[in-house]
Amino acid sequence: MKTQVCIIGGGPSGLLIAQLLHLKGIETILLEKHTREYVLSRIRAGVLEHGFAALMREAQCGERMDREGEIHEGFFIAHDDRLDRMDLHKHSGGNSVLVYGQTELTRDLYEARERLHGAVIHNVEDVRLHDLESASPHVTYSVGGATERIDCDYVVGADGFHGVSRKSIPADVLKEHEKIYPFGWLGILSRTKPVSPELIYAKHERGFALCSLRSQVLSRYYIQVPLSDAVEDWSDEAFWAELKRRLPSQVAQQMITGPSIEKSIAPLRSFVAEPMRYGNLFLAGDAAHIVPPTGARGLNSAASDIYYLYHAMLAHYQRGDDSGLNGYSAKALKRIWKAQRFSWWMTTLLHTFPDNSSYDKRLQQTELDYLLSSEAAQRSLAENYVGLPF
Ligand code: FAS
Ligand code: PHB
Repeated sequence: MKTQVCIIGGGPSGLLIAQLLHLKGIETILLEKHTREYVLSRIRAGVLEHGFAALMREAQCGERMDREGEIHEGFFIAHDDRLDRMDLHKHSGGNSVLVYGQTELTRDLYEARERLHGAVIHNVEDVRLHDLESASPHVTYSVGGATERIDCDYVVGADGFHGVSRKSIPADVLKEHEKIYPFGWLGILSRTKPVSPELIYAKHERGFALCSLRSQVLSRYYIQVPLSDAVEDWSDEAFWAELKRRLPSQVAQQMITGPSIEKSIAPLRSFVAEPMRYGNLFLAGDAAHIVPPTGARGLNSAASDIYYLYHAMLAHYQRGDDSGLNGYSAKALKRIWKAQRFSWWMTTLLHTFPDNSSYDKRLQQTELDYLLSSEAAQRSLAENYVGLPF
């Protein structure tokens, strides 16, 4: 087979750039390791920056997102049995975020791909990238026992943290930066009315908690847990009791509990791989970077990668201008590192660190006191949370 751009990975990053390029007549083939059902069974992000939402609209995939998503103009920080509201709209000059689950966004992208008869090959195995430094790279993979080959101009590695693309960059070229946090997030999804119309990020001596939502009848909650915990250690009852302990009493009293329809523990890490280009391979999304979900930057970090890569490929195919492709890695990494900083800052501000000294604890409390007392600090939080400009 031959195509212009071969995309590895059928998550939001791969699907979004496939859709954008396809709409401009650029041929793409997308390879996905799992079935669509499996990809859609994963519960992940919930908050979209306005830049990501704009890209979904440009990809002609924003209609359900705009109909069913909820515009949020602020969120709460819970601490010392009280709530303080961060006014994103006021402090970001009128911007907001859209609460719309990654699962639904990915579903919309798959359905758009199908409507346009875009090629998606599921259940691929043994994907390998070849001749990346040549003008005609190719990808081989097996499906149903047969080995196939795709010749292309470019490969987009959108295959997530555990994918094959990043690992195809030679070790003497690739530089990886990583920070592992000494805790994870235990998350549940429940068909209950959310306890708050806006998100609540809770700082508590027992550990961090987050009250989020997917709709007015679907709640998403998280609590910080030690890395040694397993999801089997947590009954629903134990989860609800611990969540309530970490929230202000006025919130805990209003909590509507119910059976979990999904429950999982995600470890927290910060990770960046450099460069994000090797020859004619371009990394995008989790294939190149991971953040702790505290700042809701995970999926949103992929947005600027996709934006830059899409415009760079458009310039190449429409005008023979390769400046965007040549500048992609440096430009993408500049914004990625700002998302890394914000995610690290929010995580450090709100979580309980087992090895923190008394000085560390006082500094953490002072950081929160400064945020709550300074409009300048709240403007900084707001501009990062709604999404820095591309
Ligand atoms: P993805 O990992 O979503 O997609 C990569 C795709 O590539 C997958 O479908 C995979 O099957 C496929 N693939 C892998 N190897 C392949 C191969 N060799 N060949 C073909 N296909 C291959 N972000 C937030 O903002 N908020 C959150 O609350 C949040 N929670 C998260 C919880 C978990 C457990 C995880 C893992 C991530 C979470 N994230 C969250 C971050 C998450 O939303 C990612 O940022 C987002 O999925 C990134 O999308 P992709 O870059 O498309 O990567
Ligand atoms: C979620 O709804 O899953 C969510 C929201 C905000 C975050 C992290 C996760 O910071």
